[in-house]
Amino acid sequence: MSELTLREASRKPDLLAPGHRLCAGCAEPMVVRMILKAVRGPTIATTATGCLEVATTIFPYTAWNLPWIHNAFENAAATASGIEAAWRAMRRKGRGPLSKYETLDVVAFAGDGGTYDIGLQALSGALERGHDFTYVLIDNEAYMNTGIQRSGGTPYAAETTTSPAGSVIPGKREWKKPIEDIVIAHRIPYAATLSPAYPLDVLRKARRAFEADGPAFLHAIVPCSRGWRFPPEKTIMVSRLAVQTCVFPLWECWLEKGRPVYRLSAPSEAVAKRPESKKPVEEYLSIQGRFRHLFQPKRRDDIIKSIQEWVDERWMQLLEKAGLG
Ligand SMILES: Cc1ncc(C[n+]2csc(CCOP(=O)(O)OP(=O)(O)O)c2C)c(N)n1
Repeated sequence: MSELTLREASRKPDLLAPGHRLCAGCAEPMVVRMILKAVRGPTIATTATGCLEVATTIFPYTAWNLPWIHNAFENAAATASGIEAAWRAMRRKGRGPLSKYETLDVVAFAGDGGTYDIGLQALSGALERGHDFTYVLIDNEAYMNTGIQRSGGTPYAAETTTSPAGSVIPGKREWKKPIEDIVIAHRIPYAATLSPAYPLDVLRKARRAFEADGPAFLHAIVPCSRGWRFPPEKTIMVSRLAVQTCVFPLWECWLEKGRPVYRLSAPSEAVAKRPESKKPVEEYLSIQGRFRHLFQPKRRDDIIKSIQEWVDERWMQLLEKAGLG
């Protein structure tokens, strides 16, 4: 496995160029640029419909400095499978434009709507068939480009336009879908979580994902200033708090003798070693307008408590999986 240093990454060109139309404070271009710094050579990316796609390809311009395919909302993983299969076929036959490449990094970017909901069957199929590609879930926890509708990745109690907080419901009534458990149940060689607040961690995990022999899954938390309702300059702070509160712990998982092995990444390992440093989930919730109704006009201690319990429970499960429980 080759380690990628910050110095090395900083010297590589940006494959997602500046000048795109993503919102000020959006975490998506940060994560995407970091991930693309970790590619090893020839690379083809595909992007499902969503914020990243609509805002980087406003005709006649493109921000993608590499071969890139737009696919429908539902089939990022199927498109990536097709690219990888075409490359293998061309190499086998010794002809075609991709036949000269000894390695090809294929990366699919999709939102939470395109992953938890509508693209899940394409993702499951591609993982089951074992295609060698990296799937990146850029999770802004709602259908953002179409106007903040709830998705299977939206957290409990968050306000969205289709889960409005009012006297009838207190925001979304379902918990976030356990997408990582679903993906890892396919026994893929590599899965990991990423936060833009920890760039070196992103670079290293992205490189491991590209080097994995088979499908790799990267789950990035990408706070959305518009939909989560916080000032654009707070993106990194929110990304960091997600990790420090264990709402979104950082870990990676690979297979040993066919079984998944989990390892906490440094920022989450630090919390595991010093449990008193684990921040209360309220710190994360209270700086986001999508949870404002939990604090005013009346504090909803009952809901804040159940969110804390849910986070604690999932954190304990993760510690057990990582052999630290
Ligand atoms: C089959 C289908 N249904 C609905 C749409 C409309 N649509 C396009 S993007 C989108 C939401 C995408 O949400 P997500 O994947 O979370 O990405 P984000 O916009 O948040 O980046 C929807 C509903 C579509 N293009 N295709």
